[in-house]
Amino acid sequence: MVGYAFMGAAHSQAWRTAGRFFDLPVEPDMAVLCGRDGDATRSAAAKLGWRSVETDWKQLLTRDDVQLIDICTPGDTHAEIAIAALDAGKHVLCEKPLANTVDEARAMVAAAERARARGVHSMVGFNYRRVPAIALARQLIAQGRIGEVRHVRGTYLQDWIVDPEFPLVWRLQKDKAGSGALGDIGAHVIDLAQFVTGDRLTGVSALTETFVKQRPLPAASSGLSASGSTERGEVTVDDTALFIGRFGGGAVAGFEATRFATGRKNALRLEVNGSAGSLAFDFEAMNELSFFDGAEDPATAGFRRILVTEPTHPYAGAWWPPGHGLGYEHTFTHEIADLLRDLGTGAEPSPSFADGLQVQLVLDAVARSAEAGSGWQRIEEVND
Ligand code: 4PW
Repeated sequence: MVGYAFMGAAHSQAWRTAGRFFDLPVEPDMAVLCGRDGDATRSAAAKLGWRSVETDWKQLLTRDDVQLIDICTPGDTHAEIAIAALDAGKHVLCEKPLANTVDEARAMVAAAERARARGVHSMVGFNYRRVPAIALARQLIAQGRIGEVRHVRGTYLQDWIVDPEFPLVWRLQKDKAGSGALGDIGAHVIDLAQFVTGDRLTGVSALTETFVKQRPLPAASSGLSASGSTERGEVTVDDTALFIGRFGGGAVAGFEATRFATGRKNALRLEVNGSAGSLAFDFEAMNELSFFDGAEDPATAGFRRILVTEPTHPYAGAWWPPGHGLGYEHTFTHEIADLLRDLGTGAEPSPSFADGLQVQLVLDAVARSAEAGSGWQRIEEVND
């Protein structure tokens, strides 16, 4: 694995746990953790459970005990590492968004296709697909339980940079992250909206804003917290992105991604209204899915809360008795379990790099629309 901060810790936990709760055809060996700072990487490896360290990711390509490279670094390094890894015959799991630009994402898809021909596979880490309630929502929509999808409403609301003195961490720098709230959290809600509906966006009209234009340079940072220095620098990404869109199947959609929704910590919300019912999800209550069934007697019909912890629900049966609930970290464990199962059985892991490129095309269309004063931008189709 390359990187050991927030995502690195989440993925490490998943690599350690997946085989203990899911019956998998292969057992992961956490061979090596890679980071630029030797001491910090050694201490992270000891804490997170990796048995050796490297300080140059290129060394991973030459090691026989490395069969898969998990990329948990900021977006500016995804393309270079992923392409080199795939070309060297290593499977790749890459954090989202797949890349910082569409061109990088296209090159990654080309590398993934070359590699697939040699039995080498890749996957992009849209972990929220593996929330049991989200996987259940997808099943219900596919079964026609809400009829024809008309509206998709997706928001991802956070507030961790609402303080103008919060430092200029890498997630606020375009050269490192590609974009701001748009790519970091908007990418998730775009992916989920398309995943649960089984449909794709064909065009968007957008608006972005950067409320705080300068911030203290970071002195130290870890995950979503940081301390600042006395020097200041320019924020080069969006603080919020709002957009409307059209799906190929005829549904219309509204999206909002922001890190300025004071009081909202990780409110990844999705509501889908169909001709025969509706579904609603909020990650802050991630074990629940709200379902309105339009076929019920109007006298007693209403949104009801499904507690998605039954053994028959996606992923839930591998864990605890009904009602005992899962958390954020389980989404990564499910991701790794699915990946290992696919690698063991020869199935194609999903979401693929092509899926990652498709989300990148939506992000790019949103950014272009916002720059052009909200004009409509069509989204190119991607073949799977
Ligand atoms: O992928 C996302 C991040 O980059 C996350 O799930 C939450 O928002 C936590 O950090 C950011």
